[in-house]
Amino acid sequence: MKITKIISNLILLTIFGLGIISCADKATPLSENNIIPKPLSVTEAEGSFTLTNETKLVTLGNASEINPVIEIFQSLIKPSTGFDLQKVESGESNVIVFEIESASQKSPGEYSISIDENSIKIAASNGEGLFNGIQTLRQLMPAGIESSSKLDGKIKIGAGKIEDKPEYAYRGFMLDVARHFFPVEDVKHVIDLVSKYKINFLHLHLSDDQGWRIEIKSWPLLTEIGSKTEVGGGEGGFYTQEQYKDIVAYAQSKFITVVPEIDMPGHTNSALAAYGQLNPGITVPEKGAVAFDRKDLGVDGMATPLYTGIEVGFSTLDTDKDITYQFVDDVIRELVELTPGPYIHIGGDESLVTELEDYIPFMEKAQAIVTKYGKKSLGWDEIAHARLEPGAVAQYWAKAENAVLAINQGNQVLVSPATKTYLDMQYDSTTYLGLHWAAYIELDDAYNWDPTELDAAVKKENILGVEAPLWSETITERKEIEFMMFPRLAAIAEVAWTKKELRNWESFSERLKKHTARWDAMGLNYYKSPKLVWEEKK
Ligand code: TNX
Repeated sequence: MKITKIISNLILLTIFGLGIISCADKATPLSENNIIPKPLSVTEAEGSFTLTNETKLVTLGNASEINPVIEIFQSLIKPSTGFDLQKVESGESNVIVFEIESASQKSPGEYSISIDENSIKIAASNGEGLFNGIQTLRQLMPAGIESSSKLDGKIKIGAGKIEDKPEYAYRGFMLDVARHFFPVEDVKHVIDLVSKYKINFLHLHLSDDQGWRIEIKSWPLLTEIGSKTEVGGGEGGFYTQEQYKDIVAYAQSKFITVVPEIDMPGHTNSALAAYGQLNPGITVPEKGAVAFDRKDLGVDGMATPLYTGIEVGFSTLDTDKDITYQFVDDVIRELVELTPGPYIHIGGDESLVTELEDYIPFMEKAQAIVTKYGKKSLGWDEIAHARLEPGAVAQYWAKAENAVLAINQGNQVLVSPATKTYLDMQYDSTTYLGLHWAAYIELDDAYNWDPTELDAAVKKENILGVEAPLWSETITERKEIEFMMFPRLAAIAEVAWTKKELRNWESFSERLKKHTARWDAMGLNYYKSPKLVWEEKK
């Protein structure tokens, strides 16, 4: 009796055990994917592909464009599997083919993935498209792929076809490194994170009242004096040009274009603290002002104290002086030398102590300098009060009427409505970080909107793209950056990438709930939004 019981228990255990193994080894059908941002079309087929240590990576087309992407794929697979996937010239079975199509109809960034028993084929017209394909493919693999600990079980991917392309060409994230300074490694970490969601522009807010964060060789005091503090009085910091180039190159390796911003003519106290000649003599508020011993540096008396508070709108460059335009020219010239991308952001927001009659010619001259050096200007929406150069873009953060002014001049807008996309806004009244002057932005608020529905005059063709800014008055370190970014960045990335007709909250929240297993595997410090039904995760 006893023995039969043991035997029957053993049989049960074996059946159960096998069940678990075969479960873990079964591919999830392609139609049950949780891809974020949601692709244009997904068609499921019978069968699946199994990734093994013997899987070969085949290049088809322009090798110099494909090879860097293959390297990215190899280093994605290695940590959790130990696989050293090898590149080969050709092959038909157990292969992943990376193809740059020669006479491709695909737009930049667009890609397709075809999966069957023998192969996965990612096809695109450029490296960026292949890179996007990899970001999708990684989400078809187990969540453990995001961790460096060894994966259990096989990597099986359900057969079928994915076709995908971005709705907007510019999908951006902005990091304010002026209110609090973040070291190069943190910026690279942010690049890693956003690139998973097909974000392709990183806007760095490099100067503000509290700090100047980029070395400008022709005006050395900007960093010698202007970088020396931050909100709350910390030590601040800046990027040398070498460090900045390293950030730009790292971003480029992930198909992200860096947009540097020097905010002007307001938000300039850190420059005025360094060079009193630029200061028309408007005083800063007492609160948050700190004396700086400048005698050793031989700086004149008009310079302002450094500022560590969070008020906005009290500073301005002197728009009447020639030296100001020499300054703007030098700064933009040096920035352009560090910038392979098309845009230089010249700020222009909240210049509350600059008269409009001074603001307008200033913003026109600043744009002309950007144009002279071969780039296009981006500016916060107030810039549209000025005459916009062809190709200049107004970043719509506050006022639809300013966006309309830009559109009426024939220029495009980048949409960053503070009430939807500002990642420094608190999730709700209990959020321990952030501000709430524009709104509380829960996950569903960040998702349930569309760039074409902000204002009747702002139509699809007027919109260059979408950007989510993270201002850093209250953000001091990497874990806090992650907490304010996620999960909302995933929502905004989908608003920017996926067609309006294909988006809906039910689908997004279901996908995201499962997707958070990846964030757990990565050790990401994300906000557990009550808008996701966490009970089901147990
Ligand atoms: C408004 S958005 C600002 C920033 C602040 C932010 C805080 C914009 C163009 N100006 O200077 O950091 O609010 O949420």
